[in-house]
Amino acid sequence: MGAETISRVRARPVVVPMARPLRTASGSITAAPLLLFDVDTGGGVTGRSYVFAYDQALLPALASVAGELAPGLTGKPLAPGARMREFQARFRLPGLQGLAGMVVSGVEMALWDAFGHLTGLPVATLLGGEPAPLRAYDSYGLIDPVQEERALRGSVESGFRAVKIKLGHPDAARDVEVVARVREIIGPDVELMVDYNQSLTPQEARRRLARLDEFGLYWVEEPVHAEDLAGHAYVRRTTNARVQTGENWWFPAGCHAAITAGACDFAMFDVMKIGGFTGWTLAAGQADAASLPVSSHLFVEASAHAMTVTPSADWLEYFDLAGAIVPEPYRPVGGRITARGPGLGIPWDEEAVTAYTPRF
Ligand code: SMN
Ligand code: MG
Repeated sequence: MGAETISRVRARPVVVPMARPLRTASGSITAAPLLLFDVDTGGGVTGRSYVFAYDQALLPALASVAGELAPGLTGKPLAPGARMREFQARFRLPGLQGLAGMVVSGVEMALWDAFGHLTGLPVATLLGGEPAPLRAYDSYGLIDPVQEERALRGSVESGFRAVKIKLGHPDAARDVEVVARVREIIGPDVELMVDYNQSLTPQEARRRLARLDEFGLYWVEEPVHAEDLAGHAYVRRTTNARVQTGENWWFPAGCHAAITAGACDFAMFDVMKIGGFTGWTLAAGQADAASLPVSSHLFVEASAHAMTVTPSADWLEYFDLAGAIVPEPYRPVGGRITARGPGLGIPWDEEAVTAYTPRF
């Protein structure tokens, strides 16, 4: 069996604690349900990646889809792009939005990680980029700025030049109050992004964003339902806000639809939903052609590699999802994150994986 031949694909569910529980206007996540991929190769190395299920109820089905696809990969070359194109052809009829897309992207990322271990190189280098410190923003949830003041000041003191908070409180006045206090805490020279997590109607977004004009927001993220591209375009047209969206785009087609609808001023790629590195690089070309700065969503490790080959790279989101099961999690230095190899640079802490394996 050749060194770059797939010999086995495994998928293991874990539910891991998060350093910072995530409250959004559309629901809260207190522990991260992840599916871990291990791709063994003829060369004796293993490629690893993970995908994020959002809701623990999806983990069994996600693991089941991975288990169904795994046998068909044995004996094939790693060739991440070729395997992704095979998956796209296979799932043309049902579509890759949802569980299938999450799984095939997880496999694709693990194939790239395996290549990295075979060559001793970071995925960024294999993609044609160069690992370099990328500016990151510290990502918070729906917060009480009084309770989080120390953390916010710590973000700025540690070197972050941007902070994101989530909004969408039941009372619009509370949104304004929180933004005003956070702006006061971080000062005028640190960028402030806000994320509504799809919680407003276009009309309510127009009303609320008019009251936030004075705070110099860097972007307003997902003000309305992710799939309401016309609604996003309406918010762009009727407010002074710069609209960010994309974490819920499925594969490059999702990016294309939003660009065509004039939905946004920025693009956000979730490496699991956009289609792994294959989907990311294709979508990055679209975003560059449309002059959209690209920022990442979660998946700090894979995103740090992908952003090195993103022509209009903007901000990397720093939100630690998998740190509890990685011996040396990616950590910001001076508000910047640098991709490391070989591969994605995320071996598993097997003791932690065992400890966080759910009993279905
Ligand atoms: C977000 C949503 C759901 C889970 C994690 C993070 C958020 C973000 O939309 O942009 O960080
Ligand atoms: Mg978001």
